[in-house]
Amino acid sequence: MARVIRLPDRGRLLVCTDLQGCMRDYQRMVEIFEQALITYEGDAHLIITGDLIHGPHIEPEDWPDFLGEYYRDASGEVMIAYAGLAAQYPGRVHALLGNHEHGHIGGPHTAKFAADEVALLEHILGPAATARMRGIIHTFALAAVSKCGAIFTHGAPAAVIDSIADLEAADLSGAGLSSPLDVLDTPVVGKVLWARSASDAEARRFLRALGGTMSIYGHDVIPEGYEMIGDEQIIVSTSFGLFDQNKVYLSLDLAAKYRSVHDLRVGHEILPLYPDKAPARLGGRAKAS
Ligand SMILES: [Mn+2]
Repeated sequence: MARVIRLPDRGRLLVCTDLQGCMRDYQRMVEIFEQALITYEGDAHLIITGDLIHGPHIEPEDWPDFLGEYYRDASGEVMIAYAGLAAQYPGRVHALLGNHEHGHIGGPHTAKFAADEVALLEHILGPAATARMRGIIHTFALAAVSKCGAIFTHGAPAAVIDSIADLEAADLSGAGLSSPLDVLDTPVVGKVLWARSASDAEARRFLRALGGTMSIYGHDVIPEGYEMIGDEQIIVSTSFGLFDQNKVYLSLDLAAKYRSVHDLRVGHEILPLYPDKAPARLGGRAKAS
């Protein structure tokens, strides 16, 4: 697949970030996407901005509060389900590479919930399913651009690039580096997959290079659901590390022209994953307790 997805200039786009192996939140997002296909007469898209895999393997009694809602990692199943959905709706279901996926195709191995999460998942899956998962990961892009102004990446827009060609030329293989860890220091791939923040100036440069007005990403956990930084950046947390009431996704009109992240309104573009549990602050229906 191309390194950069060019989204169409019409239709509805649903945006989901870091699932980290949470099948329940993945299925809820699919339900929202399939409802949008009905509402918008077939013209809807779904983008998942990386880190579909690598969740916790922790018993309920040992689960720490900072991990949010309890779930059991189902990384292999989420990947297979994603590939099935992408096949079912050709050209409408998109995924970006996250730092957790990158470890399986040449990037540095992550160590969030295990000393080596890449080795752990590949051990659980076995050789055949691992090969299949790598094949799916190879279809993931590094960024997505749109005419509505939204630019999507896994991490913050801190990479120093001058044009879309700089992303398209990015080497994900890690070949030529003495260690996969050296990927972290590469100016394009290292930043796109790992940066947790970008200055206003960095974000503006990144957006100018890609012809966008706002940068949308995940990678970090925002316990309240989302955070806007300046006029150009919004971090969205759909799943990992959050309690159900704070999980949010975005719903964008691809035919619109968003001038900045301040054009994104709660209850319109910013929506709760579980409206019955979410507070009014996030456009939900839960009663204050
Ligand atoms: Mn990440």
